[in-house]
Amino acid sequence: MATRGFFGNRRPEAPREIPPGQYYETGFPTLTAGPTPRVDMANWSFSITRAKAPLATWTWDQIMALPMEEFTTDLHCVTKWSKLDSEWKGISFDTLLEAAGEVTEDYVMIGSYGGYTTNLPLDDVTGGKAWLALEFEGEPLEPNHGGPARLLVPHLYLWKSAKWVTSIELMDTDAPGFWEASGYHMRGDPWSEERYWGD
Ligand SMILES: Nc1nc2c(c(=O)[nH]1)N[C@H]1C(S)=C(S)[C@@H](COP(=O)(O)O)O[C@H]1N2
Ligand SMILES: [Mo]
Repeated sequence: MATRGFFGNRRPEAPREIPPGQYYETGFPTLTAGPTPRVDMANWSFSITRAKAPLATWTWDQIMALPMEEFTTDLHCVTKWSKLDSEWKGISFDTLLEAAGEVTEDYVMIGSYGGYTTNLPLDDVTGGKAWLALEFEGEPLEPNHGGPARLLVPHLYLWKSAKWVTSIELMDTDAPGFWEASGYHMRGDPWSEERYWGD
């Protein structure tokens, strides 16, 4: 039985409080449904769309020219590990959304190379809470962790932080993404343990 107590003598104690049911992880595990997609940098693009039509599109060079910020954050995976104080560099989603003009929708669907999707309330990706992350601990983001660019929404469980991100679709009504369609929670707040449907 894999209880918290079973790992008690092997796992270091977290230096501060972590969400309920989580354990402190000092490494950075990789979790992907399927293979790491090959992303062709010459054709890389990122778009904000409405009814699948682009409102704003960036090439890699255009993305790299946008203002970036450095931030330090905790990560919480629904498989129960929490990684503290990871250091990132990226572009605030607020900066990206400005280019889309007036946004009246309340939800977004994030799309990735390889077909992964995840849905979020617009409120969870605005107000300085989400980034298009390009660097981890001072290095370009590795392919297995979502390089060249991933979404980071660290206040929600990590399945919301889509790797190899390529689009953000604005939606009037919520709809489930890849994991949400098979039982994961529509929002995924780790502090309220919103892991699965009905949590
Ligand atoms: N494109 C894509 N993004 C993804 C996933 C995926 O399978 N494909 N897995 C999600 C899940 S379930 C987790 S826990 C995190 C893992 O991120 P990591 O591999 O950098 O630890 O990525 C999330 N983003
Ligand atoms: Mo996950």
